Amino acid sequence: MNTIALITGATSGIGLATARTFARNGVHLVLCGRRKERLDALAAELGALVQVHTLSFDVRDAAEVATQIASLPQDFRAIDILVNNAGNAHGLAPIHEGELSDWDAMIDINVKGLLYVSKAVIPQMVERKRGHIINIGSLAGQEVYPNGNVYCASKFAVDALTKGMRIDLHQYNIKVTSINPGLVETEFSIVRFKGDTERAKNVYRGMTPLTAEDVAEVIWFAASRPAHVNIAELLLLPTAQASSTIVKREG
Ligand code: NDP
Ligand code: 8X3
Repeated sequence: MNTIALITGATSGIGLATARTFARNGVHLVLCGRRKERLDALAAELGALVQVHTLSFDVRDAAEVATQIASLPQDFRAIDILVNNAGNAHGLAPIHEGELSDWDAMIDINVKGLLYVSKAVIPQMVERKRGHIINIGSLAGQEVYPNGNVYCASKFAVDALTKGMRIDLHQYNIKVTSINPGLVETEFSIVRFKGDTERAKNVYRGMTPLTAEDVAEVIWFAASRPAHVNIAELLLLPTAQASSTIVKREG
């Protein structure tokens, strides 16, 4: 096989768009997420273009992450590109009103889950002295906004881990990139507001947010640079957004 990418959170939004973009560019895929029926449908769709293997697991379960990735067939074991994308916000509340279960979810998924997957994938990159880790951070990992507290902390942690990985891994010829988007309309806000689609829609009211495809194109740009070029970090905003709190809205 040629290039193989493992993408977490491939069942929706940025991860799904990245899977489609990579497949169009001939990258073979290991697609991960909890919703198995969506993984199966995506494998059927993209299997016409490239070889696809799916793994259904919750990134919070360290043992399951290790077992699933260790179960990869020989043909899919030499992962060249790891896209650590699985993640979400849970809730948007002042620090004294936040729910412990939301805090646990964000730290366990966005930070510890990213670490568990990385731990299962990186050693073979080190052994082969090649690889590219692309962590999906956020504008929320560059600046804190009102009520964003724990989500922002989780994305600041992703930023620190990206920098730490680059320091530890560049000597093994491994690239480490963070792609940090601002507002992207996906299932993100629906998850954050626990299924309240009206509240979720309001996040993008009167402005044009990024699409998952916009972000996927940038991820592909980073993944397709020549061997000596590493896009270390990239902030990607909708034109209508200047910062987490400064957004131009019409109407
Ligand atoms: P979506 O909600 O559309 O997608 C999230 C993906 O993560 C899904 O595929 C979901 O799969 C997966 N996921 C969530 N929890 C788990 C879990 N416990 N175990 C395994 N997989 C999980 O959101 P986005 O595409 O917007 O989010 C993708 C990444 O982009 C996240 O890291 C997010 O923080 C980041 N981001 C998003 C922005 C936005 O405005 N949308 C802006 C900046 C960054 P499943 O439910 O099937 O497990
Ligand atoms: C997602 C972007 O601004 O909704 O990371 O936190 S934001």
